[in-house]
Amino acid sequence: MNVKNKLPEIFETFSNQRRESFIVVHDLKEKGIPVVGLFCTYLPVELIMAMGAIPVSLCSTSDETIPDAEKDLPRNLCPLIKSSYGFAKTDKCPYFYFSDLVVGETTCDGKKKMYEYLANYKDVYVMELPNRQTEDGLYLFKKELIRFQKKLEEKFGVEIKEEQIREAIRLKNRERIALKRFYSLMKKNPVPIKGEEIYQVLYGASFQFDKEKEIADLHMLCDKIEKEYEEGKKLEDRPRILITGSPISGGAMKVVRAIEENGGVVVCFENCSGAKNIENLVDEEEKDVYEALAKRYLAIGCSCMSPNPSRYDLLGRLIEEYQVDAVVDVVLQACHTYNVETLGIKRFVKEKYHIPYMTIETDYSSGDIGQLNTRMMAFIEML
Ligand code: BJ8
Repeated sequence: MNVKNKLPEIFETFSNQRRESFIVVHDLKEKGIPVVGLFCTYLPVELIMAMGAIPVSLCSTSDETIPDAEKDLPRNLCPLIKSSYGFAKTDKCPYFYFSDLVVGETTCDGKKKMYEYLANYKDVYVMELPNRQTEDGLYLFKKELIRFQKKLEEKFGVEIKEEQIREAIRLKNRERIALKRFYSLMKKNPVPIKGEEIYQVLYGASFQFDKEKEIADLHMLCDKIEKEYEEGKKLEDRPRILITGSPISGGAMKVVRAIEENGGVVVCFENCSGAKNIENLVDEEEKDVYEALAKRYLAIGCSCMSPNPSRYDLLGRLIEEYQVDAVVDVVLQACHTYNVETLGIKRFVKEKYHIPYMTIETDYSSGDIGQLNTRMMAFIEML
């Protein structure tokens, strides 16, 4: 990437990444490199990377395929689950098409049951994810990582060596550090860019399969933004919002737009694709490599954990570090775990930090954009 590029062009590179990577995946497949499709942040991608395969996030964020999914699945199901299934059923997700193996995990009930039907279209492997972050949970998850490694070895006829896993851990950690450096730019007050631009880069980066290039590009982008910031390029003062809750890619990005088009700025994304998936590194010094992976991944603060202290720990830290003025909790329709957890999050934000909080329950459709704008305008005016 040329450092002389203008910022919008660099953002374009990242936001076009997903589309352009369709071709890259095709070419990698032609060379015999396996592709493993996944849906969830709990999946330890290092094991896939260690065997030289490509882990790729499968399409699940558009309402385009939901009508087809609703012919098989209940309508009152989370849009993310319906969208994932719809893309597989209609063969509209090129990454699903190219996947040699699709890996699910036992997070929420809807997803678990959907994977049973997904197996009609692909070889689907489901990892058992404990719902408690206890010693027993850790023991079980560690065993699951070893079982998953065996599945990969059998399926692809390879042997995954410990040193290969360690190498993948180091690379993935370096990627996390670069991503964190990038979104930490939003600690600046006022901010250098909009939250939507931050998200575009984070999302696009997950489709960059050349991790060394991605890391170099991210650092270059950070250098450029920092330099321009010192020269005076920054946004005007705006209320600083943190987003938490269900994943918000694709159709749910309308929430971010509603915040930023009505005078706020999203300074931090606590949810998956944001800090939840990036903040913590795998311990490179830990003697037992599976223990290191299991500890790092099981500590993710998703609402499928009960109780879920990691979410509160991370949220509190981010509210302070990013000087957050208000929290918006996004719940995808029919996501019971995040929906139930809104009460605890609301109390935590209001009682401990004394800042405003709002829950938005939404799906991937555009039907509620008007209402979202009205609510956001009033919320941000109040700030
Ligand atoms: S680690 S957030 S990616 S499970 S599918 S739980 S929205 S009802 S996606 Fe998720 Fe992994 Fe957790 Fe992250 Fe709710 Fe929908 Fe279930 Fe969902």
